[in-house]
Amino acid sequence: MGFSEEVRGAAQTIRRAEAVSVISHIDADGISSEAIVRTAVARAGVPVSSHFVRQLEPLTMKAVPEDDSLKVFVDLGAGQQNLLEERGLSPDEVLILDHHVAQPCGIEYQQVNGVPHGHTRLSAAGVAYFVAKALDEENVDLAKIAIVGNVGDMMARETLGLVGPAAEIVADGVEHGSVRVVRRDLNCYGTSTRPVHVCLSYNDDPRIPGITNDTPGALRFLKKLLGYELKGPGGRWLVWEELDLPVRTKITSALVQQLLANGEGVERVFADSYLFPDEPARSPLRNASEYATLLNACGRWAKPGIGSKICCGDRGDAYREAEYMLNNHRSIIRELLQYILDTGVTELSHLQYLHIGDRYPDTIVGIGAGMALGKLNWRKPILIMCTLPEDHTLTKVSMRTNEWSVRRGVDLQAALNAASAEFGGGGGGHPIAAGAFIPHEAEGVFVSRVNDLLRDQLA
Ligand SMILES: [Mn+2]
Repeated sequence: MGFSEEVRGAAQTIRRAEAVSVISHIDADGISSEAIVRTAVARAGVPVSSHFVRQLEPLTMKAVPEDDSLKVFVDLGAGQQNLLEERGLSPDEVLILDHHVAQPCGIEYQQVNGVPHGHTRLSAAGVAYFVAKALDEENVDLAKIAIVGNVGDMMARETLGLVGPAAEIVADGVEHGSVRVVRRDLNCYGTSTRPVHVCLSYNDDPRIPGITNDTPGALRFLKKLLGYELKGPGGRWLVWEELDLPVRTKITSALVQQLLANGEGVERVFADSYLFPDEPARSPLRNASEYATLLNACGRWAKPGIGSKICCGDRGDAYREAEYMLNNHRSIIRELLQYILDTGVTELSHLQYLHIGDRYPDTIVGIGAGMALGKLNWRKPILIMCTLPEDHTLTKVSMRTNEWSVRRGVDLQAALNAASAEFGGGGGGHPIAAGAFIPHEAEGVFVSRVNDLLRDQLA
């Protein structure tokens, strides 16, 4: 069966259902997938309720309601079909919309997944969007949310823009008028909300000496280049999106010159960006990557439902609460970053590591690690361990590196997967960012094992 047949089959199953329960994941892709499915199902006139889980495992299976509804698992489920079977779910009460590699089990559950069809850069929100569109062509207004999920799940990162079926979603959004694409825009996070010099200095892909991790340096660079400061009316700093095209071109050309002078590649200076003209200027909802961060902040602080409401258009109470969470999220991450820098890391030959105990929630440790990397020895991947407050026998491991290392062969997901499997744990993620759970007592041996694996990757 082809991908579009799977999509049509899923739409039929939903149409026939008397009620739908959506079970989804708490990250940006999971939240946007849930919002897409919930909206499309409700529009089809089928009663729908939603349930979010941190991950689908035996303990969280209780979030799956015991009733006659159709259970639609989104952004999870493909790899946990054995759990669905153990729970006694029959094939006619399950639909899986996912983009993770499927683990077959005794029962063959209905599933829509791009991966077996070679669509490896289509996240769950993308899959959900195609099902929504098959339910009703009018659902093209959900393309915007699907783009947020895809970008949030790093589907555009390596390719510097969305490709394949995800690019079709972009085309739908553009045609609908709720999405604007800027081709070969500045490949930088924060182009809608951060002062330009801050935006440039926070970016380490590509790394530019004198600008990356050097906000005053970035400011000097811009002032020297332009002869003036990028300030608007009332003296407030302008954001990238507000600059005229000639100014933007002047800046990117200068960045390209700097990289060439250092013998570095220049292709990662540019990437397609996805803007939402119907959202207020200078708000984090204005572009896909900042929107995704807002959703992630909601999920990481255990309020995925707030993120979902925002996806469905709430710009009142839910939006205010999300903005508060985003600010709180950032201030705690800054605190964590300072803690990592103050405490210091231990360097091995191929990584640097630190154990932070249970001082910070495990959901933000990876982000803190990523930020600390830029201020430490950025050539060595960073590994941070933390204790889970709910289970002290388990240690969560988060690793981060940068494009520079990935280009040289580093694959954190492969290393963490292999090493954690040796200790009966499990891992997942991407070459640039990955995580794993391991038994507490294995910590010391585990770290040196990961170090060995990274050495082998670079050999
Ligand atoms: Mn996902």
